[in-house]
Amino acid sequence: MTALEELYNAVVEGDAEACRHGVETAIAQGQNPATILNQALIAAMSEVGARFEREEYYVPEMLIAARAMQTALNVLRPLLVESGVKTKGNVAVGTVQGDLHDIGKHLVGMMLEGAGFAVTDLGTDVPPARFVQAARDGAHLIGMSALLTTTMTRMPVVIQSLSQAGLRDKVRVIVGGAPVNQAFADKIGADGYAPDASRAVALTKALLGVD
Ligand code: B1M
Repeated sequence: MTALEELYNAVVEGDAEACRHGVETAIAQGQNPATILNQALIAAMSEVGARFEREEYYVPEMLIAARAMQTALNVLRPLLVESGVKTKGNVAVGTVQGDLHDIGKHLVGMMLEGAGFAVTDLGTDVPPARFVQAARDGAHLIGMSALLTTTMTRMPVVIQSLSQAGLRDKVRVIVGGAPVNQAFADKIGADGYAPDASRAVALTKALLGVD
């Protein structure tokens, strides 16, 4: 088995230690950082997403795989920056104001990073102005998460704030979280809704027109 295949399997199996070892071995063997990223890490996270959609994996497996992938990515990131590998786009994710739930949002962020996007995690309890600032700072897509029926009401406020700042046409907006659905996304003028992290990746790719 090649180092890339070992790394791919380590991500799919969620083995963080094997991921660290696999990425270090691949680097030591002179593999190109972009090849490691695309053929091992992104390919493996795509398989994890597919298994989740086929209900072979559930949230815990997806979370463990995403964390393992992040271990490898932390080793690889400086080399990627050095070699000037282009990301698929800039995405800012955050949980809306008043809401402290971050597990789902974190998973969405990690899956997006695993799919090759540059992700800024704005954290939890994010006021509208911080989302607006992220758009000003160059985010191509903003992803908002809400887990409470009381805080999903902050989502349209963020969209209005983007409009008031003259940025709504420059940034795509997606929403998700347990109380959110497609009808709500349509009503508030979001560009899309995803029920889970895997479909958030597919939606982001579709909205930004990347593979
Ligand atoms: Co809270 N909580 N909680 N909680 N909590 C819920 C959400 C609740 C449904 C529990 C219940 O009553 N059955 C309920 C909400 C009721 C409602 O509004 N209708 C609730 C409540 C009431 C509260 C408090 C108000 C309780 C209190 O203090 N009285 C309080 C609020 C605090 C606050 O936010 N201001 C509170 C606090 C907490 C904890 C801090 C204890 C903890 C959060 C810890 C943390 O996140 N660091 C917590 C937890 C863990 C939960 C439950 C049990 C689990 C949430 C979770 O992490 N799920 C939850 C009940 C439940 O969901 N079973 C509950 C796993 C996660 C992977 O799923 O976040 O849905 P989820 O994310 C999914 C999708 O939704 C989607 O993809 C993810 C992965 O597939 N998704 C997106 C999420 N964001 C997305 C964004 C996208 C796309 C997809 O695009 C950008």
